[in-house]
Amino acid sequence: MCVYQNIFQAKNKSMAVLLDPDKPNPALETLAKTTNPITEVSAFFVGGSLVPDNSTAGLVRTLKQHSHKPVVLFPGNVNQVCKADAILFLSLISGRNPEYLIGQHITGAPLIKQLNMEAIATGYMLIGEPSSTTYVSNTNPLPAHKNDLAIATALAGQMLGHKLIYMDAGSGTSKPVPPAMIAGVAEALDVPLIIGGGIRTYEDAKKALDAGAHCIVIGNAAETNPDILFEIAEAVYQANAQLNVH
Ligand code: 1GP
Repeated sequence: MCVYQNIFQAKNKSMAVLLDPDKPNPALETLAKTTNPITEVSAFFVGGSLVPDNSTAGLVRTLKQHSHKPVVLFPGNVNQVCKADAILFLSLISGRNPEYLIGQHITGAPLIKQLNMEAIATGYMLIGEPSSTTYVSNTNPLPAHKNDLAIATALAGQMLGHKLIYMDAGSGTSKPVPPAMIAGVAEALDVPLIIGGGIRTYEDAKKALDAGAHCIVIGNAAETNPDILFEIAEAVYQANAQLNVH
């Protein structure tokens, strides 16, 4: 299966459920099964900032046992590379730390090749306030009110060959990526735009999708209450109805 083509290049918008191998989730099986009937859930993303070795592979296995959704790695570092359906090959383009622009990639590339795994070049941008990821990656986030900088950064990412741009306001934030910034970046880009960080409700999802997100990422909200996925899926359904792509 080509994850990029089937999910991210698809006409319809979708949502991904993010699971952090660092946070043991007693309701993991339930969460995995909950996603099965929700067509708006296109994939699981798996990854985190601080993940002990090998815990990623276990999480991928459990998801595969209980759900038929593709599992896409969203790795915080090279230790999280293991067999999955695809990997977001992230370059942290909002930062200036060479280790997260090209360093970890060199260590990970031979293993990804050996695993014969689809790598999706992704320009990753941290937006807004300092977060665990900005701390661990030793980078500054892009200020949430600087739309022109966000547009220029995303465009540079696209021109460098990234097939996706992912703007992330940080896990658990109370300030998701502002709709005006999403709109400006979506308008400028030809590649699909993923938006995550702090999307917890139907309204949060609707705002991001209406502004131009192609795929929204739901982490904390789904981990604490899997049923919220039905509510958020409704926002995705309606966004697709507006586009006439059911
Ligand atoms: C963070 O985009 C993700 O990397 C998801 O954030 O956990 O706040 O949904 P939340």
